[in-house]
Amino acid sequence: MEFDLNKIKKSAQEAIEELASPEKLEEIKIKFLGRKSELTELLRSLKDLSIEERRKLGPKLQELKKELERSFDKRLKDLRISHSTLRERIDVTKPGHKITSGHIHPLSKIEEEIEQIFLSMNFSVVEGPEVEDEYHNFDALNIPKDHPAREMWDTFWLRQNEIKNQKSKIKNPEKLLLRTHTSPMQIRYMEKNNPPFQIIVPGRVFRYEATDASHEINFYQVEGLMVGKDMSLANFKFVVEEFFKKFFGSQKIEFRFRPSYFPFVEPGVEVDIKLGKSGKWLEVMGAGMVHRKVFDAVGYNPNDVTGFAFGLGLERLAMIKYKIPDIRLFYSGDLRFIKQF
Ligand code: FA5
Repeated sequence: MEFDLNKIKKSAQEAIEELASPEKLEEIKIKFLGRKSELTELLRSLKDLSIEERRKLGPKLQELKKELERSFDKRLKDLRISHSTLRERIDVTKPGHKITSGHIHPLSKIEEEIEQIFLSMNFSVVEGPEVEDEYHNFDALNIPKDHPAREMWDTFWLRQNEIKNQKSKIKNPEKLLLRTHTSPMQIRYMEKNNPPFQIIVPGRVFRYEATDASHEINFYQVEGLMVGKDMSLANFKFVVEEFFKKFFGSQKIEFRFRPSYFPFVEPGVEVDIKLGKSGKWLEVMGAGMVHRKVFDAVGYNPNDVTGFAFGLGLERLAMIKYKIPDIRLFYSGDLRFIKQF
């Protein structure tokens, strides 16, 4: 009996040492300690022995059982630890996990591009408030109250109780609105600065109108304003053509300047472009020479200074550049769309 026990112990311990995976070790544990194992059989046969033999052998068998259980458990624990550390180690041969990171919105990207181009042409970038007063959004831009031209800009007006707290900061507190274009920043900038200067004003604007594939109720514009001495439409033409050539890169581009009407410019123009061989003229901005009445409103002498202003729609430009068919995609929050840029 003594000999058998040693043999069981030896072969179990060899197996414990040899096996390197926790799963295999579990199998072997069943082999040596399970219900059908030699050791369990021996324990079971104790009942057939005489009391003396039982007393002699019983404790030895129990001790061996405990010893093997301890060895198995210890080995199992060690293997599990080393296995999980192994898993944490970097295996350079394995295919990597794709890291998904945040994404710049296509409109932010376009805005950044536009800013860089104008910065390279010595323009400064300034920003203005989205909540405007009637004076800056309309009156000072030569769009008098009750003038039909005001209907060109469908307006979200703010309710009186919503604006009470801001009254002290605002020139004409009785009527506040969400700006319908970035042009009010022409007034705000000229009120505080003297020519010569050249600025662009990117920003969000709002219009109370029905949405469709090319109209949103909130969208982005980039205003441009350059004021100095003896400025003419020729200066405007140069700046705008230069900008679009840089913006559309290597694509062939043609320009068309059409007469148009905006109360704050005279003469007013609309600029169309034609890209590559598409053969389609696309309207890209409203513009013109700053109206004398606008210079009056900001305290400049209209006989001393001249300048041009323009306003372009950011979404419309992005739609042309990336061939996007519907403006509403920009605001859909659909990642399948956003991730393409
Ligand atoms: C204006 O807003 C003038 N302030 C532009 C201007 C500035 C003219 C300086 C002269 C001098 P207009 O309403 O046309 O003009 O809008 C300018 C551009 O904004 C349009 O050419 C178009 O690209 C874009 N736009 C207008 N309405 C929408 C709309 N609902 N959704 C998306 N883009 C629009």
